[in-house]
Amino acid sequence: MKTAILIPCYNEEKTIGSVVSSFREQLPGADIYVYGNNSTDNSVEEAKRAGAIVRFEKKQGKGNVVRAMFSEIDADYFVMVDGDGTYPAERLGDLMQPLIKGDADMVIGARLHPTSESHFKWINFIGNKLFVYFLNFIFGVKIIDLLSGYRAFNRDVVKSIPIVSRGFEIETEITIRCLEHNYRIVEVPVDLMPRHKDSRSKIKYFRDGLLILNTIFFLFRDYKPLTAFGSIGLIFMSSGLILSGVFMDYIKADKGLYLSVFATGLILAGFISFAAGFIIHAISRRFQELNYRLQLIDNSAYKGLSSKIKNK
Ligand SMILES: Nc1nc2c(ncn2[C@@H]2O[C@H](COP(=O)(O)OP(=O)(O)OP(=O)(O)O)[C@@H](O)[C@H]2O)c(=O)[nH]1
Ligand SMILES: [Mg+2]
Repeated sequence: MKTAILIPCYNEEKTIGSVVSSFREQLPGADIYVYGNNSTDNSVEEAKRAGAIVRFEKKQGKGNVVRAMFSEIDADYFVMVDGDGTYPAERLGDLMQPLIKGDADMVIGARLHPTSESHFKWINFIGNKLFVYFLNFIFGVKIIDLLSGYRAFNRDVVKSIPIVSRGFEIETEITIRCLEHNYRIVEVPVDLMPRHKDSRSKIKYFRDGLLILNTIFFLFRDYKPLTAFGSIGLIFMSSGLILSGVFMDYIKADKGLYLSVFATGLILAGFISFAAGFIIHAISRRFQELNYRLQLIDNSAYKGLSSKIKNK
C-alpha cells in the first residue's frame, strides 16, 4: 500500500525541514511531496535537504497547490498536512487507521475536538467556531473541525472530488464535497501547536473569511438547489402574502395599487425561485449519476493497473 504525504508550503523555511523529517520518521515508506509555490525563502532547499520530492506549481495559493497534488500524484492513501509545523506527526497512525480499516474515506485531524489541547490565536478560534456552526446549521451535519489542514484520504476521495478553490477555502470545499458525495468522514483529536516564532501566518482574515463563506454558500446552492431556492421562494411568497394580508383593507379601498403590485411581485418571484430550484435539482441529479459512472470507470481502470503491476 502506497502512501503520499502532501505538504502545501509557502515560505516556511524555518519548519518545512522538520515537518518532512518527522513524517518520514513516522512512515519511512511514504512519498513526501512539497510543491514549490513561488516561495521566496529557502523552503524548497530545506524540503529537498530533508528528502522530500519537490515539484513546482506556479499558480499561487494553497487551493491551487492541493488541486495540482490531487491530480498529479497517485497512491492508495494520501495525507495532507501544513508545512508550518503546527500539526503533530505522531498522530499520523491514528489518522490513517480508520482508512486502513475501511471505516472512513476522509479522516480529519480535529483541533477543536473537546479532548484536544490546541493553541489557537483568539481570532482563528472564533473564526473556526463560527464557520463550523454555520456549516453544520445549513447542511444539517455535525462536523467538529471544518478548517483543519491535517487530513487523510483514500484514493477514491482524492481522485473523484472536483476542486476549484484557489486559496484557504480549500478545506471547506473538500469537506462539503465529501459530505455531498456521501463519503464517510471520521474526526480524530489532534493538538494544534503554536506557529514558529520567526515565521509568519499567510492568512488574510477578511479576504479569506469571505472566500470561505462564499464557498459554503455556493456549494450549498449547487448541492442543495431545492432547499436553497425553495427557502428563498418561501421567504418571498410569505412576505408577499403577509404584506397583502396586513394591508388588505387599504388595498380593497383602491388606495394601495403600488402595494398590491409589489406584493404580487413578491409572490411571483417566490414561485419562480421554487421552479428554478426544481429544475436545477433535476439537472444536478443527472450530473450525480454521470459522476457515479465516471467514478466506476476510473476505479476499474485503477484496479486493472494495480493488478498488472502486481503480476509483473
Ligand atoms: N503552496 C502554498 N502553500 C500555502 C500558501 N499559503 C499558505 N500556504 C500553506 O498552507 C499552510 C497553512 O497556512 P497558514 O498560514 O499556516 O494558515 P493557518 O494554519 O490557517 O493559520 P496560522 O498557522 O495561525 O498562521 C501552511 O503550511 C502554509 O505554508 C500558498 O499560497 N501556497
Ligand atoms: Mg498554520
